Amino acid sequence: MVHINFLKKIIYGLLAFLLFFTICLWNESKKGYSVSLKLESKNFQLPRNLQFLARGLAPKTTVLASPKGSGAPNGAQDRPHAQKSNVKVWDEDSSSKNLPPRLQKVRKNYLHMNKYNVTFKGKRQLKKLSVNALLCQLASRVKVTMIKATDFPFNTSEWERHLPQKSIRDNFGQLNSCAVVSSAGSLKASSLGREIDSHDAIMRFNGAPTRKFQQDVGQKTTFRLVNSQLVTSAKFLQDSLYKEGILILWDPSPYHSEIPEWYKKLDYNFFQNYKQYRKENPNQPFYILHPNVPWELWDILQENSPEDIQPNPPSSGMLGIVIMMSFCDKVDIYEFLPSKRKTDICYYYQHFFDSACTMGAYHPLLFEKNMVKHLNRGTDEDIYLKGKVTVSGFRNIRC
Ligand code: NCC
Repeated sequence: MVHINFLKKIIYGLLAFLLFFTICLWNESKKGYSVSLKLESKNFQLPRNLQFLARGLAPKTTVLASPKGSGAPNGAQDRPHAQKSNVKVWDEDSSSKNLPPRLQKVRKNYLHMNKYNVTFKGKRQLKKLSVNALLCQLASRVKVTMIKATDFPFNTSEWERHLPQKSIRDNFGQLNSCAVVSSAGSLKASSLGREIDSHDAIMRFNGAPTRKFQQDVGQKTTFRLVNSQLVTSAKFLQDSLYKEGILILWDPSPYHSEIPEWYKKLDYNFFQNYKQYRKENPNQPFYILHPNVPWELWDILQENSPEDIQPNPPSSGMLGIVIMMSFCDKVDIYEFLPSKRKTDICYYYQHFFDSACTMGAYHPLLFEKNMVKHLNRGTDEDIYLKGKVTVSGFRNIRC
């Protein structure tokens, strides 16, 4: 009898311990694991804010480019500068399953909402396209054009006064090397300013400043892509930051709608502020991106992603990358894919925390970053150290 009671106590004790252990394990798995990175023969511990990525999102060792025909990973054959690398950077097969639960939920809500009535009829790529084939798709299907004074219903004398007379490409000559500078917080303390300024042309986004941040982001601005939400705000008319370079505005339209339908259904009614800005700054080129461009790009993102991506237009960053690919021979993209400085601080110019800025909520940023990683012809070390990805411009590809 004594023996049986004692045995029972041990069993209960063991069960309690097992339960406690399971709860601890579950809690730990929610927080994420830490992995060590091997770079330049040193062991790095992932910072806390990178740890959730270790569960399959970003840091996966990428072994790039075995020589042609020797079993290189999909698409690596046509990466001239690709090389074997040991550093942990963005994984081009990142899945939404590895997003923090809050962002997974946001993505699902957007899929459910389908605000722009997306009816995707394209085919999913079962096998990953080679880099060259993907570049050819982008070059042939994303027609980077601006609204012209002859486009109905902009073909009125009223609009003729406001829209720029010459084509955007007539504002610049041949652009060899270009830089796209994301607004990510990880640009802070990067000391990339001089390198960024050495490019023939530089694209920045929305309200991202250079003043006081030259050391990290440079001081030249050739293009600034602004979304319609920003243009409708009073600060757009007041802030001198917008007065440099060529401005390009974009506004989300219903999925593949024609210009007249979008004209009546703007996401943000920017017309008044656009006209006002043009009146006050008649010599600054200021274009409106053709509303089809974001959806032409979105279709290619969806076709090349195994999951359903948010049915919302791509981010300004991704649009800017493709615009620059159509203008330049080579495009260096800074901190779109996070470097070792990755942080949940949203912008380099504001102290505001939100992982959605890097991983995406409204925009299908995760899938955009997968595609950009696939297109990279630079090294993983450049991504890790500088957050730098290099992609070919459309002029240099053979399709
Ligand atoms: O944040 P935003 O973009 O201005 O950033 C420009 C581009 O940089 C890339 N980015 C930014 C931060 C970060 N941590 N990682 C990144 O990769 C993205 O590619 C991003 O597009 C936009 O896309 O237009 C966006 O605009 C802002 C906001 O409207 C403007 O800054 C104007 O105030 C949006 N923020 C909000 O609506 C609150 C943002 O979601 C997308």
